[in-house]
Formats: sequence, structure tokens, C-alpha cells
Amino acid sequence: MSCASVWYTNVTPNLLFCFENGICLHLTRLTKQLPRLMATATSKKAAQNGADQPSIAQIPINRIVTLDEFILRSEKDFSYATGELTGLLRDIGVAAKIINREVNKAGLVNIIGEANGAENQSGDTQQKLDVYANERLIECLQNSGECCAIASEENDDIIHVPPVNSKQSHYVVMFDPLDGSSNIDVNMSVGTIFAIYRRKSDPSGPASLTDFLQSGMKQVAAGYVLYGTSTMLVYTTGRGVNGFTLDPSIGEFCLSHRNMVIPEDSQTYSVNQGYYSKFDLEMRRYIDNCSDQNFGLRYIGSMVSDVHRILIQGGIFLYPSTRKYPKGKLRLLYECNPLAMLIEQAGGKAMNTQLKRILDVTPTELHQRCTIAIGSPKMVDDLKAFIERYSALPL
Ligand code: AHM
Ligand code: MG
Repeated sequence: MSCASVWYTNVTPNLLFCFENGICLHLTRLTKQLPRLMATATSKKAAQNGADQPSIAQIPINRIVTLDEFILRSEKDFSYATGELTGLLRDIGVAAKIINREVNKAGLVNIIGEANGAENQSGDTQQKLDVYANERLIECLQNSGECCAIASEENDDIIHVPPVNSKQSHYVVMFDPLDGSSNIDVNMSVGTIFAIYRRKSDPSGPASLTDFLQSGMKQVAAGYVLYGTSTMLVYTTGRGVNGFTLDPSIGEFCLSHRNMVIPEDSQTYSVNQGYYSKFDLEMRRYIDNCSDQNFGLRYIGSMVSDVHRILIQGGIFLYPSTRKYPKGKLRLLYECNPLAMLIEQAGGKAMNTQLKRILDVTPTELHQRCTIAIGSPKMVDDLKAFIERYSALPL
């Protein structure tokens, strides 16, 4: 343990804290076995104590609830919970804090810019922070062994996670480590997007591609971390959406947005309108209509940031097909599915421009792209009506 590390147990019952250089890392990084053992022990203890503990809804609004406490308390909602999912969410929370630390000092050190001209499998230039975020997430997930395999937007193939302490994990994790990374060099918001699935293959053997090629409906948890003016982690396990803001003074994500609900309707749309002439007729007509109605246009160019704004203020985010990306630019597994689950859980809708619900699309490839329209339910329904009306017309 470095001399900058401080361990103590008396902040929140049943949790052991480790502060290292101002970041609350909990147990995750010290040994490969300790984090998992402690996470499991803590989860079991929390489950045993569950009957005595107030549910999240009963906790007064002004009482601080940390992400870890929330995850542990929520675990008792799942009868089949073993602590693995809890451990995974906590691993992602730890990785998010480490990534946040680097993102926040990106202008101070030689970490912004491109990573030696490297390209990911999709042909996009990799940024240094993309690589850093990818490595930290993989490391945190590998150390705990709570998942059996990982797929990242930045890696060509799936990454197998060796069992820790002979434990066979039942989960696979997918993520885009740093979405919107072209914004890094100009100090704009970026984000991490993640999705967790239960594996389909036999847990006694290695994970396979079929574990990842599941429809978005099969996600057991999904969320994002937004590195913005403040850093937020927003996630769902299929029982609503909750948001946590990182309090840098204590190094903890604290519950700040309970049961998030997206506004039913709005007058804001979000699309790269520079591609207008490359869009299909029905999409151009929809955009014309937004403009005719004096709707506001907001587009950051970082999907996490745009979708986060829409989750809170309402609106619709569009990435339709263009001539350059006839199937859409965004990735189904790393971007569209997790955000679709989250927005649906908040009362919104997400479909592709063939009008199919995103969560019902069956993936055929790991890095599959798709078109997307996501946001307030009324706006997605209006777009659907436009597409149905204009796609029937001859050009
Ligand atoms: P990335 O994963 O390589 O960062 O690309 C995804 C990003 C989204 O965050 C954003 O919505 C979109 O690309 C912006 O694309 P464009 O610049 O074509 O509008
Ligand atoms: Mg991305």
C-alpha cells in the first residue's frame, strides 16, 4: 500500500474505504482476491440486514446516499442476487473515478491528443484518453473477476477475464470507454457508456461471441458516466433510473437525481444538421418541421452529453443514416443499446430509422452500427409519423 493510502471502515456501516491520493477506491485495486471477497461478504451482510434497513425510497431526501450504499441496498430487490452485479457496478464506479481524475487534468499534462496515430477497429483515430480509459476499465473489471469477458468499442475482439479465486462469473460487460472523444482537446464533455448482460454460454467454459450478440432487451444493467461540469454516473438495473454526482471533496458518487423521468415532450432537437443534405427525405422533412416550429437545436457532438441533457430537459437525439454512414455511425452494442435501456426506463423511447425499437434489434456483429432516434416519447412518436408519411412518397 502506498503511503498516500488511508483505509478505514467507520464511514458507512459494512464498507471498508480506501482513499488514495484523494480518490475513494474502496477495495478494488490492492489484490485480486481481496476486493471480490470483501464485496461478496459485504453483499451477504447487506442482504442479511436487508429487513432492518430502510429502502432507498424511505431514506430522507437530505441524507447523503453514496453509490455503493445505493447499489448494496438495491441488491435485495433481486431475489437471485449473488453480489456479482453489485461488484460489477462498483468496479465501474471505481474506474469512472480514475478516468475522471485524468479527464479533469487533461489540459495540464501531455495526455490530450492522438495516441501515436493509432486507429480502433472502426477506423476512428484513438485519442490518448480513449486508450487510458479503456485500459483502466479493463483493469478494474479484470481485477475483481466479477465478469467473465469484456467487449470494448476500442478493441477488435472480446477480452476473456480469467476467473478470480476459481469463481465462474455469469456476466459480460460492454463499454465505450470515452464516447465523444473528439471533444477532449477542446475541454468539452465526454462520457463512458456501459452495458451488462448475463452470459448465455455455460459458465464452466469460456465466454463466447454469442454472449455479446444479445438484443438490448437482455441487458441487466446499463448506464453512463458524464465527465461534464460535474461528473455524474447514471444507471439503471431495469427498475428506474438514478443519477449520482461525484463529490470531489470526499471522492464519492452521491445520489443526486432519484428516479429520473424524461419530459414527455419538448421543443428541442439534437442532430448534426451539417449533414442535412445527406439525410433521407423523411429526415429532412422532420428537421424542416422542427425549424418551422422554432424548435431549439442543441448538438454537442458527444452522445452521452446530448442524451443526458435530453433525459433532464426533454428533446430528441438523432443520428440517422448519411452517405458516409449508410447504417448510421453509432454502435449498437456500446452506445445505442445502453442509452436506449436507460431512456426507456426513464419513460422515453428509442428506435432506429426503420422504426424498429432499438432494444429489439438482434445484433449480428460486435461493432455493428445503427441509426437512432432517442428521447422524449412524444417527439419519437412524431418522428415515427413523419417517417411513415414521407417514406411512402416518391423522391
Ligand atoms: P466516438 O465513439 O468515436 O466518440 O463517436 C461517437 C460520437 C458520439 O458521441 C456523437 O454523438 C457522434 O459521434 C458525433 O458524430 P458527428 O461528429 O458525426 O456528428
Ligand atoms: Mg462512442
